[in-house]
Amino acid sequence: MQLTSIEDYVITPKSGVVLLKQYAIEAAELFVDILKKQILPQARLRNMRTPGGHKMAVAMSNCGEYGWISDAKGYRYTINDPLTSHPWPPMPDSFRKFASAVAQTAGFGKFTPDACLINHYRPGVKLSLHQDKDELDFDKPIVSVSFGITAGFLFGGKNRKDKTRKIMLEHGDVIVWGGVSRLHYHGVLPIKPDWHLLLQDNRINLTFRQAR
Ligand code: MD3
Ligand code: FE
Repeated sequence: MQLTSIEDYVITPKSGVVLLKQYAIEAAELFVDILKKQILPQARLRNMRTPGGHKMAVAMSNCGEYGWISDAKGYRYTINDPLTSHPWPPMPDSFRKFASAVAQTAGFGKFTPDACLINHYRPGVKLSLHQDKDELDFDKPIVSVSFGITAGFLFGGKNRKDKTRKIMLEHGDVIVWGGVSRLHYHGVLPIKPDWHLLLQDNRINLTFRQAR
């Protein structure tokens, strides 16, 4: 079947969540190649420390004008990678254009990401329930792109204790989070052992944000 219009993809428009299954399948090889060759050698994946002193199980890095970090001083966006004291690697035009076009397609209007958080998961790794609230303008959506092995993703409500729903995020899946869902709690269940042709036993999630 040929999927040609946004109606073929939108799953839950009322919530502000737009799921575009397999939308990044064709871009995957290029994106992964750029990550491996241009970005991660400049700003390596690392397990950041939470303000509470725990090491995060997800390994992270960034590209773009701003990068999200966590350390003893808290969560925030920085211009420089604390590991190198150099600016984060620039966001490739192909990344920026893709994310901006996706947000437009999903009905969110002008979206110019200035930050791309790179999350790396191995089997067993999880990301606890949290909100993304370190950005300036919550009217701007977040565009998430998943590659590699599948994750069970939980999304809840405005309060941590609200009921959560589970969706599977597979290779090439894109989700846009905006509208009322933008400040909702979400997290990733422990990744099940699996194998993917392009990424072996790895999962990579890119989140494009307008931090400032
Ligand atoms: C739901 N990453 O980096 S993006 C994150 O698979 C993060 O690594 C997930 O949560 C991952 O912060 C998936 C999902 C995401 C991002 C922002 C949201 C979901 C959201 C904002 C509101 C509701
Ligand atoms: Fe998040």
